[in-house]
Amino acid sequence: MIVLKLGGSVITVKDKPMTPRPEAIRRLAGEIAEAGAKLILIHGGGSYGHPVASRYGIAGGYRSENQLRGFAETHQAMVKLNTLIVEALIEAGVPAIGVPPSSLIITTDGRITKLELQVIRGMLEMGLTPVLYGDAVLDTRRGFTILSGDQLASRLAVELGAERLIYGVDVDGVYTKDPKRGRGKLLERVTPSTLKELETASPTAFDVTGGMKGKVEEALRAAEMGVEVVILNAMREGIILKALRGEAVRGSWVVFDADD
Ligand code: IP8
Repeated sequence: MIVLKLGGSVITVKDKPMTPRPEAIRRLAGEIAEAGAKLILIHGGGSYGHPVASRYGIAGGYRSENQLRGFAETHQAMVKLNTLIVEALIEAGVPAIGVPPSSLIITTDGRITKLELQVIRGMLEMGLTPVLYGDAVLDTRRGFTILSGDQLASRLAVELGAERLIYGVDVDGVYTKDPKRGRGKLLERVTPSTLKELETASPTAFDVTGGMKGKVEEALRAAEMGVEVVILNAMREGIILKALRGEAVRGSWVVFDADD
């Protein structure tokens, strides 16, 4: 079984609120269909979830009643994006089914502490492809928060014993500097010590979760538990198909080396 996380920048135009990338979504759905792998798909929020979550301060937790509308709107924006992905997959021939993380998960200070897996396991056994996403979820300390698709993907990969976890982003992998701003070097191997070299800045002001550094932290958690993890450029045609088939691809391989 493989867990594939598609970043919000791949499937939406990150700086234009509620704007999808229909061609990218269609192409990726085609590659997923062609690969025919047993798969859980997770997608990010991009210009759907992040602007709303940021406007209402959902990640920081409950402070006032008007945030409840923000919680509802954030989830609803994600449901809309999820519908686009699920419809494209069904159209391509994948029996995809949208599964809302807010109904299965509770976090404590932003980390998953309760996760209902029976339904997802059953769907996989049946041959269905569950499609989850970063979502607004209940939190035992904060009241609510934003759960990143990155944390969810890593946790599901570990809990369900995935052989591979693929993070598809809009750059070739992990760079020493934000590749959209500076001249960083692509790291083909990422270890706990490389984490220290990474810039903490998120690629856009909208991003309410961790950006690339957060992604690497989540990726390392899965790598530590024995999952093969790669971060690659899902904008490159055919790369997701190759990665799902287990072929060699350009990207950053995330390895947990305890002596590192
Ligand atoms: O884009 C967060 O998921 P991410 C989704 O994977 C929301 O960090 C609701 C902002």
